[in-house]
Amino acid sequence: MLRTYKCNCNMGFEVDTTGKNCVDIDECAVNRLLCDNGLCRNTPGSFTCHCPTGFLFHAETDVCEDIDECESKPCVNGDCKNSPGSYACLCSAGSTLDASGTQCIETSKGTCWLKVINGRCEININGATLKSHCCSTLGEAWGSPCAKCEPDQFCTKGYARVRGTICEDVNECEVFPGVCINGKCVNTVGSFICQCPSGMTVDATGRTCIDLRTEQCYLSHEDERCGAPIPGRHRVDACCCSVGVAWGSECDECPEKGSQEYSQLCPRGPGFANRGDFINGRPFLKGRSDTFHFKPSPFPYLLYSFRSFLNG
Ligand SMILES: [Ca+2]
Ligand SMILES: [Ca+2]
Repeated sequence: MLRTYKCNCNMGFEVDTTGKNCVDIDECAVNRLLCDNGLCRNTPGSFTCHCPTGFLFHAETDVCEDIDECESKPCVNGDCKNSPGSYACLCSAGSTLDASGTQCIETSKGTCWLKVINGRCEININGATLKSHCCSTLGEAWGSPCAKCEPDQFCTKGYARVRGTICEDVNECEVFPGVCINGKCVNTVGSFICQCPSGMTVDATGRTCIDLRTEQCYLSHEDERCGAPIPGRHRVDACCCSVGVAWGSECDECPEKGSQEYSQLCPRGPGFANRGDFINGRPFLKGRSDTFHFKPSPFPYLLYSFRSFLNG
């Protein structure tokens, strides 16, 4: 009687056809899906997977799985899009990707819109601004074609991230030259204020200084002399937007109809005084009234007074 025997092979080995030898199993050839996305290498008794960059070997599934880089939020000021073996940072309109490929930096300036009425962007502010500067301050929409400003998830009103992740105060006076009409713009941390020349008061918009003083109003002005005063004291707009030709203790000539000064003083045209409502210097951005303090300006710029306002 022949004695028979059977080989019990170690893991990764199998019995050959003779039944007498244990030979290595080529796992890579047996299972083509092994090390998917990577390179399978057979080794005596086992196998190894070499995963390319952007993939990670998963022992449970024995495949190279894509790393979702977006989970670590690598994109600054942009959206992350994962892809097999890689990822990409996508920048919104107005910003471009920097050399690192992870930071969107605002580069293009566009029109900043103060109001969106019935889906239409109206009243643009002078000059072009960066989107974040516009949307974090006075703007309701930005660009052309204009797009409504989205609330910033990171920075509060008055602050913007132009690059990086730090919210910095926007200097509205620099970003919007001429933002204060007839007044001086003063930047504050988180906001700005319009300081009015002596005798003037900021109106309800917070951006226009108007003259609320009541003075003598004149019907004639010849050779720098005022004549035919109307009885009583009148505001400059009530005087100059109606029948008056000169106003005030300095006998300032009213701006000429059709001039820029005239339309500023009388925005509703002849016969109408400017605005009845006013607030004495309020802060610009909502919710920041604590930062505001109105000071009648003691600066030399007082020279930029009512006279220059009237005479241009
Ligand atoms: Ca990936
Ligand atoms: Ca500011």
